[in-house]
Amino acid sequence: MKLRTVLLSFATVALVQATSPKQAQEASALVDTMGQTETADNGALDNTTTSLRAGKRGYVLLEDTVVRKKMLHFDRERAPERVVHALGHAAYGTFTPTGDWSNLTSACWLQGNTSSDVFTRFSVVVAGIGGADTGRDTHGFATKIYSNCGNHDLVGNHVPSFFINDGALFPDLVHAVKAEPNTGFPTGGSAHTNAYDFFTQRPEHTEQLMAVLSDMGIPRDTRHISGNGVHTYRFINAQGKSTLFKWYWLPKLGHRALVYDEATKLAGKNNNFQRIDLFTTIEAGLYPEWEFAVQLFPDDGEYMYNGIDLLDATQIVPFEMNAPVTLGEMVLNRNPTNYFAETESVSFAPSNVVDGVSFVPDALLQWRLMSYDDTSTHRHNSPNGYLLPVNAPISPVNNNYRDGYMQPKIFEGESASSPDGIGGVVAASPHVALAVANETVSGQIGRFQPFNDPFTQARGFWFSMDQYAQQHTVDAYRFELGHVSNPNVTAKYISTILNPVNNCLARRVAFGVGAPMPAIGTGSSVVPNVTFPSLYPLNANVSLPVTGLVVAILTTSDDIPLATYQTLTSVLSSQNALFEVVASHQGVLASGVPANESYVTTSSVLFDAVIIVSAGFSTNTSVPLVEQEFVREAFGHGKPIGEVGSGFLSSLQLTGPGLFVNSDAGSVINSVIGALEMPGRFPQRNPLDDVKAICG
Ligand code: HDD
Repeated sequence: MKLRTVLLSFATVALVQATSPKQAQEASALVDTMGQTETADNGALDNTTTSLRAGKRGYVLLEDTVVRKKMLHFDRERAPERVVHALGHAAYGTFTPTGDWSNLTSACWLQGNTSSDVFTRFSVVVAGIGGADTGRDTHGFATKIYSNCGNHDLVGNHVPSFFINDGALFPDLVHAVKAEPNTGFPTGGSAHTNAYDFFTQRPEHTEQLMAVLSDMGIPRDTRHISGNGVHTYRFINAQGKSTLFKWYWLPKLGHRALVYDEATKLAGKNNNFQRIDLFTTIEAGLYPEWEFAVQLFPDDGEYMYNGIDLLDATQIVPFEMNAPVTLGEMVLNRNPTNYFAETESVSFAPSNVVDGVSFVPDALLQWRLMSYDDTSTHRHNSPNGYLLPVNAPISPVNNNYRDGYMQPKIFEGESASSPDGIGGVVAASPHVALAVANETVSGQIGRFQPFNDPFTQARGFWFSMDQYAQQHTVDAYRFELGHVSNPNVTAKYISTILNPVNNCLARRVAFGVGAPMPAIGTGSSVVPNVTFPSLYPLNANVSLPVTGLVVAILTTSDDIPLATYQTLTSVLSSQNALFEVVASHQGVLASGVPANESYVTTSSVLFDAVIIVSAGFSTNTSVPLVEQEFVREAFGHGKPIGEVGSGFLSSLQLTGPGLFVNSDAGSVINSVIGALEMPGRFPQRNPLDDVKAICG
């Protein structure tokens, strides 16, 4: 299917078909203004696009109340953006459990024979609302499950650990990674002095930052990321038995990443790349799916597992130590109807749980239980945001919350309190309240710093990456520390954070940024006996579906034989891959093949692979430089490149793995698909550090 065709054919009237209770609820909030005659906000017919003036060329009258109200509304159209995770995109879908998990939990959405509507919002933490969604960052993965027994929010990130383990530090962390307060830059990333100064003070961040600086921090899109609950939570079953768990969304499409140069160029070429990717693939019917899996831990009151502190969000339990069990599946299959009303107005909160799930005494989680409800009240300028269509549960809401800004409900009767004797809300018995931990707690009051070894897990992560992934991570540290303007901060980060992880890593980074090199043999050079490949799923030697990947078809002669086009595109379509023909101009080529993109409207970074039809190619001087650059750039980004014909790639002096040259279009396209199925691309096209020279 052609990418642009999907976008162009998107029906402007995307009416919600009410096939579930949540959709019926949404449908009742829909407003269809198509073809309606304009009115003022009191419902009177009026014209608000022409000012009321004293004469044809005269002053605008104060009496123009309709346009005044229009302007007044416009002036207030923005709600404050989220203080973190401002930039996001979202979709609706369905969650279905794969079995009956009543042995673990009484959460109704995990019992067999049920499915629930969901709304999932993906985000980046640092960039503001108009930023680029391919920026290197932790990505948010927040799901609201509209279950029969109430909303359950799973508010996670795309990597399994966190920078800090006490919520009291969260405002400091966010201040540090956002733009510097004096200058206001950079707005979309942590490559600056105060971020690294903060990190140097808090070594517990080390593993999470390494994950974000690896290619995990620049996922291709949000269909190819995991969701991670990060914290330990508690299942409680009907018998009151508690089992600790960590939750994960595991993408059925596997994990895929960009390369950094590509990610930064995408930010300029199309800063909504990931938002559009999800939108387009859903419109094309290529619905992304995830497994919902949990690691289970016995609740013996200690909150430890194999020496790992389950209350410390900076610590991971690798899948090799505790294999996740799949409990359900999620498919995202419906785009929102209105960005502001849904994606922007949704409020997630880890505090939204149903009976059967509860919390543990993790000082990060405990503050999250407060902060999200608070920030939602601020963003909606009202505590009534939970009544908005995207936030409303499908189960009845009966409480005594009354009034406040924008209360849309009309409560009947004289009672607004419970318990009462006059027929108001009946107070729930403590016996039917949400189950909580069955534990007795006591302790010496104090401010305690949870502090576990911050370097061992980072070292495990480092050694779980192959040499190419390590090189990209070294380059990312160099980029970040290369933008730190205070050399003491750079030197301290290298000597006190990176050197204890691994001496060679520290030396490579120091070499790259011209900082003092920690002496050979100082710090840690230990290679852990066990590595944890699950920590770095991008290395996985697996063959993945190519669903929704996009292939550019180029030509050296500004035309493509129809038969070649048909061979290429029928194989791509059979694999659910998308494609575009890119030529010197948009429109129909001489052979009748439609070119939807030109070198002006698109760029190589928007594609996962390139195929050049060069049959009849004589010399590359006849090929526009911009097209030659397109191919060179795709080559530099490690993408598979096919040539139907011969002579063009060799004239560009491109050689090496991942180039498929053949006169037979079928052979070329099958080789390109085969290469796309391997998520790692061809990183060997770029040189590696001379590790021996740097590390000895
Ligand atoms: Fe948070 C938003 C995930 C720690 C406070 N957070 C937010 C979102 C996600 C996460 C996915 C976006 C939700 C959306 O799409 O609307 N946050 C996490 C994870 C954390 C984490 C996985 C650690 C394990 N967050 C964290 C802490 C605090 C917050 C420790 C405060 C103590 N987070 C917020 C917030 C936000 C938020 C300020 C901003 C917008 C919102 O909540 O609705 O309350």
